[in-house]
Amino acid sequence: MVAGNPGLPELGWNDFFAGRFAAHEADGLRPGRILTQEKLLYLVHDGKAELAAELSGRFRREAERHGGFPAVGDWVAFTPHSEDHAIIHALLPRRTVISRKVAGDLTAEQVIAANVDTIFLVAGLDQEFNPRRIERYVAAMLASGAIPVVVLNKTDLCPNTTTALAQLGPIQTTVAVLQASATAGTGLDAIRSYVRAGETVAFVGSSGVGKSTIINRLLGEERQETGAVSRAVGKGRHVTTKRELIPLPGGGLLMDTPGLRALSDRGR
Ligand SMILES: Nc1nc2c(ncn2[C@@H]2O[C@H](COP(=O)(O)OP(=O)(O)OP(=O)(O)O)[C@@H](O)[C@H]2O)c(=O)[nH]1
Ligand SMILES: [Mg+2]
Repeated sequence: MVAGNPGLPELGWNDFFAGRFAAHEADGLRPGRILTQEKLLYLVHDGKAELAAELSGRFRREAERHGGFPAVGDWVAFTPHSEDHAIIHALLPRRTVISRKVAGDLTAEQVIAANVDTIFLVAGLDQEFNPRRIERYVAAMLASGAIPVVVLNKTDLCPNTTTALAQLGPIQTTVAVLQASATAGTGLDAIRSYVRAGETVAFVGSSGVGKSTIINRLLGEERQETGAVSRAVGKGRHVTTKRELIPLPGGGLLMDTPGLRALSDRGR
């Protein structure tokens, strides 16, 4: 059944996950990928349809005791509960993990996203441009197992991109640095070339840098809400409020994420 589901490879299913799912398949479970999460309510895609899903009581107790709650991008093993509801029984091992430190806890890590192949670290070439912050983000992303790529967006607001690039310094030798203007529509083909069939790319970066605007341009529709960050409302304003995995027609998956203030609580 798993082998005969063409929707699964489109969601990023491959030999890695198939090998780890074998025991669950023998138990009669089905594989699905988590598209979004709202507390303990998950939206899972099984290659054919989206299902609202919750954790089984046993899985939930285990996760509360030892950690291991599913995150957006995770593959899980589930049983259908009704036509559009499912119960999640197990989490498949992750190929990559983007995580951050939990405030007030030296060892705990919060998983932001799982099974991401490429991380677009988006920064705006406006007055918020902060090369040191980009360097810190890149350093933090290197541990994830995913490949970080820096996207310098809003080139239309930057009088001299060469000067800005020079400020980025040596990280340019370790990661690719792309330039784009989501509103002017430039640099998008280079971004799109990283979004390969069956692969997942996540957009991370501070609020207001244009992550959702780029995603809408790639999708060719205004799917994600976008907007200017209101300083009057203060630092807490994020237009995107939840992580979400969005299949791109023609192949690949895009993950939108809320603006990141810091990857750890130890300052910016
Ligand atoms: N001038 C200019 N503005 C842009 C560009 N890309 C995005 N913007 C604007 O920047 C603002 C923020 O864009 P969003 O896409 O909502 O930013 P975001 O990174 O998704 O922000 P959060 O969801 O809060 O994390 C919007 O008003 C966009 O129109 C660009 O290339 N140039
Ligand atoms: Mg957004």
